[in-house]
Amino acid sequence: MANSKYEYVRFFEQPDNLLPNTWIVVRIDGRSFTKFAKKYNFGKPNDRRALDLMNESAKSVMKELPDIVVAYGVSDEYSFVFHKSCTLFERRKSKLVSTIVSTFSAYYIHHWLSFFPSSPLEPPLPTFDGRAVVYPSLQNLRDYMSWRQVDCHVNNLYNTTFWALIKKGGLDNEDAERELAGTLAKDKNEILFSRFGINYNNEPEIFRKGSVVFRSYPTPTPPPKSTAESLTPSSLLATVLADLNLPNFPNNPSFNTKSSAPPPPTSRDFPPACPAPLEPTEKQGDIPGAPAPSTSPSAPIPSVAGVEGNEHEAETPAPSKTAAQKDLKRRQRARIVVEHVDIIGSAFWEERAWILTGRTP
Ligand SMILES: Nc1nc2c(ncn2[C@@H]2O[C@H](COP(=O)(O)OP(=O)(O)OP(=O)(O)O)[C@@H](O)[C@H]2O)c(=O)[nH]1
Ligand SMILES: [Mg+2]
Repeated sequence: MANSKYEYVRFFEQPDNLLPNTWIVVRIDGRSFTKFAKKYNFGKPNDRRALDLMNESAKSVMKELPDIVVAYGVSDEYSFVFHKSCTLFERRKSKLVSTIVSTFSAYYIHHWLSFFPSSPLEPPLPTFDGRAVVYPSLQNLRDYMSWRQVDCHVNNLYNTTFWALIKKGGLDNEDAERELAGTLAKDKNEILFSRFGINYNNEPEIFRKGSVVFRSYPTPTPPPKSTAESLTPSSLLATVLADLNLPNFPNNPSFNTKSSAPPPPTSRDFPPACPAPLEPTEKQGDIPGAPAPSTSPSAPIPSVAGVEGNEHEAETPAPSKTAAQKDLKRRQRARIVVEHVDIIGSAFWEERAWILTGRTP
């Protein structure tokens, strides 16, 4: 059929395929949720129903998009991670972002009444914005996830103390803000404990650690080591993690001998690999050894010598079409779970090797 004279306009559309062989993270964030939370009387500082609704919506997104390997959520935001080998929508940025944003928004509204049965939604309806960022190495991706979890921790400690001062201490917003200005994490822990008898470490994990969503598989029986089959996803991941030279990785020769950043006052329930959380009001110098990059969105990504090469070495060859289809089916059938656990240390990733290898066990 002959082209119409209008056809030329399609050339104004620009390709926006994301860099191949990089981890894609799509982060969505609730639009004007400060207002939205007020309108629906969300509990302060955390509303368990609102967080559960976010988690349920994230699970629905993962069910619809089996290419997502893991997601992490806190407050009104969620980060969805696509494996670096992902080819969904030819990795077109706007298609990936708009699909996640619209799927999440649709499910948030769909699930709303299950969590807020006596508060039907009225316009303006909840909506989310989204962005996609690519991370070239596994270290960068792990640092990204750590950054979001440290942020959760820092904000939650601040908010918990702020609202304790108001609700239990009788202060108004301005006085509570003044009281917290310039305080360090240890000061907030002290205020909570000595004035209100609150041990921050006993606060619910969902508030302190956020929510991780992933596919769960029954633990597979390990194949005999002598065969070529012994390159299981978990041994592959072990190679990758060992190559990253993480200080607390058991195969690392410096395990338990290399000093990590001194644990900051608020990090006692995080493993030694935890970058020291910084307070919004704290300067880097307040906590010795605290790495600035992990807490600042605009901070440069630390370079990790040799990671790319080593990561590449640990890669498995691309699966055959049939194997890939089987893998997809297994992912579609898998149970999607939500946990509130530490994702800064290596244990979470080692115990669930399939998340980062992208291969079902
Ligand atoms: N009370 C309460 N508020 C919450 C809860 N979760 C999220 N919020 C609100 O959502 C806000 C999320 O922060 P932002 O995303 O920076 O603020 P925003 O108003 O959504 O602004 P934009 O994202 O820029 O549109 C928080 O500051 C809170 O006001 C909750 O569990 N309880
Ligand atoms: Mg928001």
